[in-house]
Amino acid sequence: MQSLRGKTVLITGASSGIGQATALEFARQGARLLLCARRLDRLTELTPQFTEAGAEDVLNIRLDVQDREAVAKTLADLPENWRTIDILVNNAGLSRGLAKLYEDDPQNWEEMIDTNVKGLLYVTRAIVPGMVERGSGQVINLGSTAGHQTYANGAVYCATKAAERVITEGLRIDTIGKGIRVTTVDPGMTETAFSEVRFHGDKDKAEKVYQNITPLQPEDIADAIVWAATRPAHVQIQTMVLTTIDQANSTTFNRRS
Ligand code: 8X3
Repeated sequence: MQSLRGKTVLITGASSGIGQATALEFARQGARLLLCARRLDRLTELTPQFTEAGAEDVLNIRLDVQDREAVAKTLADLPENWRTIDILVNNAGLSRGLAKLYEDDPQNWEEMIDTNVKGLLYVTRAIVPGMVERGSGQVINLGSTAGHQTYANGAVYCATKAAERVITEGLRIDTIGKGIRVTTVDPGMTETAFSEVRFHGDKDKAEKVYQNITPLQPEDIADAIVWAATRPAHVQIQTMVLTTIDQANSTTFNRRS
């Protein structure tokens, strides 16, 4: 097992859900946390929790991954002692809407593609050159079971996660021989604000998604991410697909009636 003590981990979308749980798990390992989110105040609120858990240091940065220029500038201008990123966790992502493709609001598509695909690319483009230069690093992207199998009314969300899977594969090929490990962690149904965001804040609708089922928790995914990060340096975990015991694939669930 590799120690993460003093390693610098950049996590996007760190202010809630899987990103927040992942930050906490890396904190427990004694890592230095470079946490990015649109809500800086929320990151600030969480900082004591990460420090108490054992983070060696925490730097919070306001970052909207959709904004190409801001991503390039912010990450190029990091303080000197935060420029060596050992592990990049491309976690920021969202779903918007659940509707037939031919009836959906194109604004939903823009948000999902801009965050899940373009945002991941912008951050990767800013961070990976440093890893290549140093000959070491790890990129952990958040995919989904939705990237393996398309479900009804989710064509564009599923497409963004299929794109993530292919981009991860491409990055792994392009960085071969550079000492960089490239991993995708692909959860199924996980109880976060995911459904509330998908349904534009409709809590009742969101709650129904997790009814009569035991969903994964953000901590389950964080655990898998940190496991992939702590394997010996020569071990590259390529793909981890995680579901609750009540989910077989993107469309097959066991709901207790
Ligand atoms: C999340 C998985 O099936 O809830 O990416 O859309 S699902």
